[in-house]
Amino acid sequence: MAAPSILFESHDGVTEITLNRPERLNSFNLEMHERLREALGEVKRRSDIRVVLLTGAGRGFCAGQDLADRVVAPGAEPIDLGYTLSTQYNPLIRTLQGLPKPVVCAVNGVAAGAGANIALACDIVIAARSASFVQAFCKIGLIPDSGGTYFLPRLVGRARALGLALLGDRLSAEDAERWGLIWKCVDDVALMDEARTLAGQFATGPTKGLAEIKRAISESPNNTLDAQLDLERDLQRELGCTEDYREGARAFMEKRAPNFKGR
Ligand code: T3D
Repeated sequence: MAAPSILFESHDGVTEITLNRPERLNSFNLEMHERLREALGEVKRRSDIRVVLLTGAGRGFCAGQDLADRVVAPGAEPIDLGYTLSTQYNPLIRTLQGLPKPVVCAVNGVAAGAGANIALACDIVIAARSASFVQAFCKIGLIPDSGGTYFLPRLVGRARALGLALLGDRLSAEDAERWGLIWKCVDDVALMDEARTLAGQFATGPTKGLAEIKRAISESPNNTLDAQLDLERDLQRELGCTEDYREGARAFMEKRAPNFKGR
């Protein structure tokens, strides 16, 4: 029996999802898209899951689309990549961004093509020192997709975004941290411990508050200051009614650690 393309494990409020096609550097085929969609659907539905940790099996994080599924015989009709984006990659990016729970991405090795941009769509990206990011699309005549043309200029500015996208060179994890593309680069042996510590912190955090932080930061680049101030007012009004806010304020005054329930 073939190994599952996605490993899914939940404990103590944390769900670890591992992309599991290591022989192809965890590149995506249709089956892996479907399994990942189901896994993220379960994360969204279950209130006991309060954070996702996404990583890859083997020496790579994800090499984007499995190009073995994209070889077209001479004279045959092209594959409609607009269709594959609208049915597979775009829903995945929207799900990661819209998930009302933090998504920690532990980039264990090379992240290329859509694989790089799936990592960038997560909320906190930690990479192993030996990992790298490659906007490989230009090497095969495509543009960065899966949000690449959205995230890159916003994260690193136009000059670096264009350099990465037009050249397709490898960016080391250290440079990715230095450029502000990711949160942190850590030693390879420390990667999963660091990622799990962070995930554990989020799993006992005020889940609704964390979700709204994610939303406010995501909406910010497209808002005026006025619109953003209004959004902050509306979200703070909602959060002021949560059990976790009550607990947070009370715990602060009682000089003890808060016991957040995610409600
Ligand atoms: O639906 C659509 O198609 C539209 C959406 C597109 C989204 C995309 O992601 S398009 C971009 C697709 N990805 C790429 O172009 C990346 C291709 N891979 C590479 O450039 C390199 O493999 C890496 C930079 C990622 C890593 O290089 P390296 O030297 O560390 O490893 P390698 O030797 O190139 O690869 C190891 C194996 O994985 C190798 O197989 P082998 O020779 O051991 O049997 C290689 O063919 C395989 N592999 C790597 N990436 C892919 C792949 N096989 C299929 N598809 C891949 N994307």
